[in-house]
Amino acid sequence: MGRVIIVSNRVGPLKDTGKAGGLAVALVDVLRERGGTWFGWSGEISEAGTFSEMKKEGSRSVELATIDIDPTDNAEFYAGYANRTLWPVLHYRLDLAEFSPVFEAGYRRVNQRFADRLRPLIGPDDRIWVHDYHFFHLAAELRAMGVGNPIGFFLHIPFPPVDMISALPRHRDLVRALMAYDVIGLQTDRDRRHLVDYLREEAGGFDHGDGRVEAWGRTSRIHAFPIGIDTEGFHGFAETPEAKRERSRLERHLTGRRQIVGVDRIDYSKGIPHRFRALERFFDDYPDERGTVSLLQVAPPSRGEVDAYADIRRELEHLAGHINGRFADLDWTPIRFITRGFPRRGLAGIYRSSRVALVTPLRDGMNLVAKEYVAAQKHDDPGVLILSRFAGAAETMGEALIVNPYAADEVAAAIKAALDMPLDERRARHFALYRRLLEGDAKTWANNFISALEAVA
Ligand code: ADQ
Repeated sequence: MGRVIIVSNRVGPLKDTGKAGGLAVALVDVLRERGGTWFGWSGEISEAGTFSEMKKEGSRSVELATIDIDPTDNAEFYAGYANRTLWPVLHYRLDLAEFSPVFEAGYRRVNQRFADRLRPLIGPDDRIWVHDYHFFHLAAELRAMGVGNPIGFFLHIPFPPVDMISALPRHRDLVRALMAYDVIGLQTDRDRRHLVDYLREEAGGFDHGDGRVEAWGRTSRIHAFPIGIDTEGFHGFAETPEAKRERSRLERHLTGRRQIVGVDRIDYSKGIPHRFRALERFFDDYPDERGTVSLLQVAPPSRGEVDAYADIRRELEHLAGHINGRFADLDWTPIRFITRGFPRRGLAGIYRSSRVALVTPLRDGMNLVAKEYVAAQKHDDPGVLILSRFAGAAETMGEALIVNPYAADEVAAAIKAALDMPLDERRARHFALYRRLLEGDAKTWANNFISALEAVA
């Protein structure tokens, strides 16, 4: 069996620093079992850019290899096409997408440069696994250089319906490049259907019905591989001293009141303003609940250089101020809004202290927060997950209270139902969800993908 080469925009870490998510841990496990390299961007912006010396860390059997990008690459590829064009289009937000031939050319250039630097690292029996929307063109570039190894691609974010993706200028170039991959993984069956519909309608493609789809003279295997977390590991996090410390800090503050939690990067796809408005609606519709429950929203900022992200942060500060101004009392604040990250063990403690989680994205590839919240619960006294129907996670987490995040009254009613839910029902729902999280954990996800890639070889 050959080694595995993983490619993603950001890499690692190889060692558990307390900050790495289950995804990084599962990928490092694959590298440890098979031997291999994780290749990507160093996170540094330098004049030499993709021509910079390759930085290596780790051992020969498991190593990280990274290169820089230059300021133009950062503006056109990363902040440009990846985050201002593809991210909004793939999250169904054509209204926020910027279409610029300059961004697009920068994206193609950086994909070509990454292929060029990756090429010498590839051995004859290696399998290559590329991650996410930064690298649609990578396999096509590698093929043009004569690389014949099995190459797989996993898209962490949604693949939208044909009418949406076809609003992207030169969308055919993008999807055609995808067909240079042997295996294409999506988060859900819905995303898979959208891609296959596109190939049929726009490229006269043919679906063999067994996972193989043919288009533009190439055959790829297209499957849903719903991503999971390290379920048992995360459950254990909630029992650690770090988690207990955060819980006792919270409980001192809550003084017997119940807590609802929201945890998201600040991003317009996550529906945080809609969530705040739903909470306002809840206190309007159920005035007796004022003073009995509060929302803790933990939301580290991301991509501050993109205007839409700065706008949403301002909107959230305004909304939290408005709602707190309306309802707060001397000894109670309805919304606490914390804009920073927490170490994972501490986060597990925050989840465990929360009777309800509000995971209400307007669109999300999967949403790991939903899974982490369930994993962190105490089995004999679990909290209740309220989950948007538009998160990929909803496809396999039907025992959550599934809501339409646009309908404030519906979310408000779900909050009420969650707070009033009897213990028996909470346990029954939790048991079903937790069991499915064990079956579909991060390790299983990674192994399933690698097996599909092996089958091609
Ligand atoms: P994201 O959009 O980043 O991921 P998500 O799946 O929710 O969304 O993962 C976020 C991760 O960051 C979680 O592990 C969460 O615990 C962590 N996190 C968020 N806020 C934090 C905080 N304040 N402190 C500490 N940790 C925090 C993309 C796609 C998703 C897809 C994942 C994985 O957008 O749809 O589920 O990749 O494929």
